[in-house]
Amino acid sequence: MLKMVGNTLINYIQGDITSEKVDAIVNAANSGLMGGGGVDGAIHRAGGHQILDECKKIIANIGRLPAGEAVITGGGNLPAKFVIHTVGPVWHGGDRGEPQILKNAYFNSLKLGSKHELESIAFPSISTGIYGYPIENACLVAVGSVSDFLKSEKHYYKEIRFILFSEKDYLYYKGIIEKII
Ligand code: AR6
Repeated sequence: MLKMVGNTLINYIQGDITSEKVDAIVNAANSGLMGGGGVDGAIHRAGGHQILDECKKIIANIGRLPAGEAVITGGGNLPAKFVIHTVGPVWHGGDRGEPQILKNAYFNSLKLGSKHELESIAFPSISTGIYGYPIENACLVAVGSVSDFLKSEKHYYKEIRFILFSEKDYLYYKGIIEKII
């Protein structure tokens, strides 16, 4: 079932984010922005060297991207026009600010996208792979942050998609979206 917040469709799909035809896909990167494993590795492999070249220029300017912040590059060879790179928190048990940092990662990605007047954006489940954030808690923060953003900020989004890699993750997001949106 698809849900709306105002005029924005909240969609959730099981799949590979590198195939998504949207204005921007979001990358769950690390502070060095030099690529890595998981979804970060998949995006750089599919998108080609242009994305890494742009990331290197950004890092040359800012040093490192703090967790919870976001930057934007072109989409290289991807179907998406842009990639928004954000850094989620590493899970240390939940009492080191992880929920707020995760919330910021979604919120700041959306804010940057709206600055570029994007109409569609796709998110992976940030921090729930290598960074170890429990999916059952992370999906609540993710969906809550998107919903708060749409209700409080000026934006152009017609669709926000969550792309879940596994069926288990998909079912968690489905449960939360149906419950709180
Ligand atoms: N499409 C959609 N989701 C994916 C894909 C894909 N192609 N591949 C993996 N996922 P992770 P993190 C899911 O580990 O936890 C990297 O090395 C995956 O199943 O990619 O934020 C970075 O450089 C999981 O549900 O990101 C950082 O060092 C979700 O994406 C670190 O990992 C996030 O898993 C970031 O860790």
